Amino acid sequence: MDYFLTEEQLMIRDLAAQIAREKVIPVRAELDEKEEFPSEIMKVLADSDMFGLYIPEEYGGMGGGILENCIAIEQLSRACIAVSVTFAASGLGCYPILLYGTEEQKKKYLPRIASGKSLAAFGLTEPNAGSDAGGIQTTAVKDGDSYILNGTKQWITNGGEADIYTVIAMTDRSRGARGASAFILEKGMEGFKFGKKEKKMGIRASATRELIFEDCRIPARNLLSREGMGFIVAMKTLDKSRPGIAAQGVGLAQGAIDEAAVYAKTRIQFGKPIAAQQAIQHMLADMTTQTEAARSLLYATCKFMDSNPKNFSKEAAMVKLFATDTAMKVTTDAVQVMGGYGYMREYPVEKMMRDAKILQIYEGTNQIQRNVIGLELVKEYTGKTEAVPVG
Ligand code: COS
Repeated sequence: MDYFLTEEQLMIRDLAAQIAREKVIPVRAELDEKEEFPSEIMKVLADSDMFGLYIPEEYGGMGGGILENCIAIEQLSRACIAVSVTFAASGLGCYPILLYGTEEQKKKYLPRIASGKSLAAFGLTEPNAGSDAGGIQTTAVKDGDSYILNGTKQWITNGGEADIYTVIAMTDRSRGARGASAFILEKGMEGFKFGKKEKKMGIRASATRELIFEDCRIPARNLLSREGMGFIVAMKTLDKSRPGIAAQGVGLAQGAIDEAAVYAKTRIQFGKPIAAQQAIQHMLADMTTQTEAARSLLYATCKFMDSNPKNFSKEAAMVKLFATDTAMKVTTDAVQVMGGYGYMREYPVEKMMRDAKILQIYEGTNQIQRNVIGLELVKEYTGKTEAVPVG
């Protein structure tokens, strides 16, 4: 399918695909096995200006949008989503600054993130606040011209590896979600520590750690927006970043199709390649159709979001839901097409299927995405009594 991408977008796609082919595929199994952080690949992406794709030129970026970023994430994900999430999570950590930072905060942090010299990370989730993001317990207490943070963030992608962290903490617990505030923290601040690297089912090369705040004193100027805006900062950030997870799903599904199709053409059973069997063709046909549908929704959603609409919660949630459910199904089917070989570690689809599961969980479970879509839909239909087409 031709999505009529611009020359610049095609260049980004081809460059990301080249990095995936030459730098990621040769090492992905080893990184997974050793649970090793992909530092060298991050350096390659930094040298290729990939970290600045969506950051305005005035802050050292390339001035693109969500679409450019998602094109890069999709290609990297064809090879390995542990690598692409490490890349994409820097964007997640960056969006609060991009969306709500003062000029001073943007000038200080965005060029570092755009150059790839510093990775960013986003700290929202806690041991007792996953889907219920409004239930966070980390506190930030104002003390003169500082805030003092106490609490623990859990399962933070790029935790320990990133230099810049955007963190949500409660400044007024009595106000619930409206009592949350967002802050910028830097690695090395006193009282800011990291937990051990988590052992995961998939995306094993990516770093997932706790962020631990013990009387961590930060300057008051590191507050993002104003007190009480933290929940909105978090929600708007997630709206912006969820298409990136969809891009991971599309890329991962495509990578699995590539593996399964090549295998089906070369695996001989009953005297001919299994690709000649209609049972296999039908599976590959469904995998391809579903992945192309996800890609179409992804590109359309990105273009819509890059046109700066006021609200895109529903659209971001729909593409995250659809593309990641697709990735889970397609990677599972790729293992099925490859049978016993697909189940073995020496073939990449085993890792792809393990990796796919997290896409249905992080940046909001797919059940939460359905809640978001459902609530927005109900809002849209409020007051309507007739089903009249309005174009
Ligand atoms: N944009 C702007 N405002 C938003 C918003 C959005 N996307 N989503 C919610 N809000 C506002 C609501 O309008 C409401 O404002 P008022 O208090 O003025 O009415 C406020 O925020 C609270 O919203 P709500 O009552 O819907 O919050 P809930 O506690 O019910 O939670 C969900 C809403 C479940 C959607 C939210 O907690 C969520 O997204 N959870 C998943 C978190 C997640 O993705 N975690 C992944 C970890 S980060 S990688």
